[in-house]
Amino acid sequence: MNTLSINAERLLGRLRELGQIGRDSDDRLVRLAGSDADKAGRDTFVAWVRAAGLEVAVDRIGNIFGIWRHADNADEAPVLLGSHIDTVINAGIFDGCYGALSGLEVIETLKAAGYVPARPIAVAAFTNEEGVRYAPDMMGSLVYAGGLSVKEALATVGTDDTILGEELERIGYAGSEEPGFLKPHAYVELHIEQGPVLERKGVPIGAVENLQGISWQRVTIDGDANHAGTTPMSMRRDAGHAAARVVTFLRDRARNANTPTVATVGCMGFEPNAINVIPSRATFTVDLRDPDEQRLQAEEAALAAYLKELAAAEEVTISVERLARFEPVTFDRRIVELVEDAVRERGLTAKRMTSGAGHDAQMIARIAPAAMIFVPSIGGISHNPREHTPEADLIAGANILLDVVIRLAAE
Ligand code: HGY
Ligand code: MN
Ligand code: MN
Repeated sequence: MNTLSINAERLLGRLRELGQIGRDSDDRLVRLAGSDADKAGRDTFVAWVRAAGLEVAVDRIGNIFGIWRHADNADEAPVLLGSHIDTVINAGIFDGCYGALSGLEVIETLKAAGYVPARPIAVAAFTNEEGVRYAPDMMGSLVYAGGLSVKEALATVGTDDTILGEELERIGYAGSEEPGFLKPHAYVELHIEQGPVLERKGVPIGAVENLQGISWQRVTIDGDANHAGTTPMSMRRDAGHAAARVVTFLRDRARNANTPTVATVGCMGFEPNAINVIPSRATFTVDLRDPDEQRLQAEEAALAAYLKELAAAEEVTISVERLARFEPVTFDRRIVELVEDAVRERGLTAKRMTSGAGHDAQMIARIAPAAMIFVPSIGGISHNPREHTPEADLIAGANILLDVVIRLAAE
């Protein structure tokens, strides 16, 4: 039974400090991948990693690693911890940062206790997990796991027409290590749930056994600009109206499906975007998710069929670009059971669950046994400044991570 515990004040203090870095003029937390704000967050994280006496490495896609090696374990495959420190727009302070900072905290706690692991322990902050500026999301860990070439990733054009590789150069995080340079013995990611399940069940820990499939698409609908006042309703090729019909179609279908399927249109833009001009173009994104691959494919097919029908009915042309597509992932059962053992030994309770959100763990699971630990999100709120997890839960989650790492690092 492990009697060690993490330094709660250090972890909570760093979460608060990192949560203040990258705020815009409206005090919104925005640390998009490759931005100056991302650089400021990265520099802070690297400073903490260096101060902890860890070796710092950055790979070619900008993934940051803090590595704790011992002379007598240096050649062993490391236990890898981590998450991401980039954020969405107007983010909470826990998404990603909690896992990266807890991974660092666990290593510092073990170092301070004079613990000598049988293998190196490392913590990663993966580049562009959110995918808000550059699609797809989980990009840094996807490249690390060999699912996307470095060349292709670095050439990604952002929503602001910047190039990811140029931005990483500009902010000083175009590293030299080849992605995949550390082959993990195991990977464990601690993360807030970002959903309502744990809070509703009154359970402090989620033992995450799988993660749902994700499909991101960008849809462009082209109609005809025309005068809002003179064009009879029967003579319009209104791209804006057609787009609205897609939004309603997706929501009604997912709401009425009685399955875990979720559908979201998060971004939408009209051209020329003028009050008295019928939109000639509507561009929007579609985020579809489902834990079952067959159902996710059926949802994609249903949308494609609807778009075909809509194009004919509204006399518009519709094109679709795929931005991301990840199949559902099942995590390593042994590590899930280690999480449950650690929870029992600390006298807590855990619930096995599916992750609704995408995470770096789903990518690292391609190259190593991987699993996740969740802590509750109050009101299930995330990707929102109201994102919150009680301190006791944050500390408990980090201590479970500590216990699991002690077991994995002793193997
Ligand atoms: O999209 C996601 O689920 C994650 O927040 N990148
Ligand atoms: Mn996250
Ligand atoms: Mn997120």
